[in-house]
Amino acid sequence: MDTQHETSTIWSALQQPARWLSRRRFLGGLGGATLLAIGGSSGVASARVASPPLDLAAAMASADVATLPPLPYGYNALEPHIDELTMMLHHMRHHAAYVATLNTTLEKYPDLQKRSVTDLLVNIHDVPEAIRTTVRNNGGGHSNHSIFWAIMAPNAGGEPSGALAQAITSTFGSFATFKEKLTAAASGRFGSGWGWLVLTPKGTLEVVSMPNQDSPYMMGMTPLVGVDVWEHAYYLKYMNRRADYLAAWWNVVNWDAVAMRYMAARG
Ligand code: MN3
Repeated sequence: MDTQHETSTIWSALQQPARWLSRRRFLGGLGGATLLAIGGSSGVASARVASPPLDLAAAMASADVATLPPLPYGYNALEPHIDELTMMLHHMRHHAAYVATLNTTLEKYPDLQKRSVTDLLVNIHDVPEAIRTTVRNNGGGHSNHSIFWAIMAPNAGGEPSGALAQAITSTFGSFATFKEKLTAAASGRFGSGWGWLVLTPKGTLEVVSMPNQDSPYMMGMTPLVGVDVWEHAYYLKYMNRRADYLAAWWNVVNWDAVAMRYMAARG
């Protein structure tokens, strides 16, 4: 199958309404069910709500399910740095799957369902061993991607200002050095994982890389900036050129959002 044909097949699949999950899966996996059909022949990602088989409002009123956060911008908003099809698959398929699996996993654990995903990750060692790895992978996936969408924006990039800029400069020497360190952490991550700028429990900044969907929260650190280097994050456009994806990704970092995360983490 040639690449063009394959791409058009994926597009066609995404034009179809997401199959509604069974009632059980729906209640337990609202995130998957809120994945709406992609409307319009223009290719513009205007999500519209297909008729759900259940009372959506009632389901959403439950605080006991993790939900897929909507992107704060269109699927094509980060073009040309991150392409529309990658964003669609990444959000509507990959992130949605983490949300759905997390909810299914927690169905038999009502006490855990009431807790936030951040709380579950911070206290991952208290999660029953039978589901700990699944929560680590899928709760981590849900948390990491929720942060990832929020710290990107169109017409972004550049450098931070204010207290965050001062902290970066005093920690790393310069913004350029920080950029090199995070790029190196992300490009050097073998296999799948993430590069992170985190706030440590001591209140200092650090660049780390973590495998798979492991969350900095599991290590007592607060994630401020994360860059996804799973192949699904870049392969459609950049193929094996992770370095090119990383170079482009800096153009969509929303430093205002990062600064807000920094201030919130500092208390
Ligand atoms: Mn991803």
